[in-house]
Amino acid sequence: MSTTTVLIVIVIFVVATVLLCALPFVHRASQRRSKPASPDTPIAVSRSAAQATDEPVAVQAPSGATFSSGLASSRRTLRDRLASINRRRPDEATWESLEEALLGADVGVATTMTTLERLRGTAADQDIVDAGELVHALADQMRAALDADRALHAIAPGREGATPVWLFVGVNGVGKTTTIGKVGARLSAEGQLVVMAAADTFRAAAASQLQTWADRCGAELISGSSGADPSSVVHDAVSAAAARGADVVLADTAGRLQNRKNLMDELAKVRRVADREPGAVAETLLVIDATTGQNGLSQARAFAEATDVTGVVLTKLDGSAKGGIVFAIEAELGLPVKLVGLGEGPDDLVDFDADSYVDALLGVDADDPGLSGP
Ligand SMILES: Nc1nc2c(ncn2[C@@H]2O[C@H](COP(=O)(O)OP(=O)(O)O)[C@@H](O)[C@H]2O)c(=O)[nH]1
Ligand SMILES: [Mg+2]
Repeated sequence: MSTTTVLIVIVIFVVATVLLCALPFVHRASQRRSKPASPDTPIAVSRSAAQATDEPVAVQAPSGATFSSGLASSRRTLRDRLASINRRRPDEATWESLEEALLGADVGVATTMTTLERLRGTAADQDIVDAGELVHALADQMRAALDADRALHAIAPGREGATPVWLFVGVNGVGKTTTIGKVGARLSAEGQLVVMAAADTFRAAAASQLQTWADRCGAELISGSSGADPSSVVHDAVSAAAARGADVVLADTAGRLQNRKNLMDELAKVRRVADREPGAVAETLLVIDATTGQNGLSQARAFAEATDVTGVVLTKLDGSAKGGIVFAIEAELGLPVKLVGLGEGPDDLVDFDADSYVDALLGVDADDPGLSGP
């Protein structure tokens, strides 16, 4: 073996040894790179994984949730469908994509059709030739359509001096009790004296669930025995509230739908009793779960026909890709969405605001001609 051959063998041996020693470090470094960079990352990962399957997100929204974070799922669904139109001049395929996008966000068939008909008129009048501009025109139109009066009445109109009662109605599981907890927390933080009425006497656990919320915000809870007449619980709560000079009574109600006629009769009775001196119903808020989409709309229709609903609380918008349901509720039922639930915590409740809602839903930015946001 020549000296050159021996040298080459030694060099190959040294290089191979160095490479073998370095391998575990390279592997560990690549593992480190694929790990989350910040504590926020796991939430982002689990959100997008859930959204890919269109499943409700199980992650609790952070306190102080915003429309933008709450509507991320709806926006992503819409934007996937709008992405193709943003790159070309509006044509028939554009209108089809828009229709698909709105239906996919659960705007509802009737509202989607009227929305697009009006938008076609605007596009023709304003000679819109850019699809991005069309989405902005759609945003303007949506903002203008959401022009309902959303004021929450602290006092029943014309009934000054009476103890105001806010009734919360809706089917089981939509978030009535949780919303009462959040509203109670908000009003208590403003310095109001709150009394809660556990008038869902049908479910044994309902009163203790409300008790937890009442304890948390320092409200007083009035409840009855299991199976008691809900209207007698409301009567007791209003009397207690009036005696203590409380600012408001927040009344929980049962939501079993198995016997719709009985439920509606019961709610009508609860309302009559709550509206009798010394109380006066200031708000009857229908709670709707945004994840149920059009199904929630038909439930809402049944409640709106049976009781005097003054507004809607749309819950679980944080876990829904069906944020467009707001348009269907307002256009088809004529009910204003007043509050929105964006999570399970006491701070995860926001007043509905049409401008921020449309911006968050469509991902439009007034200063940006295209679509924006994550
Ligand atoms: N993610 C999310 N969950 C909510 C929201 N509102 C209520 N929930 C959850 O929905 C479930 C049912 O709520 P509950 O208040 O008991 O409904 P109720 O039967 O109508 O009183 C509970 O697990 C709540 O924590 C919301 O805005 N977002
Ligand atoms: Mg409940």
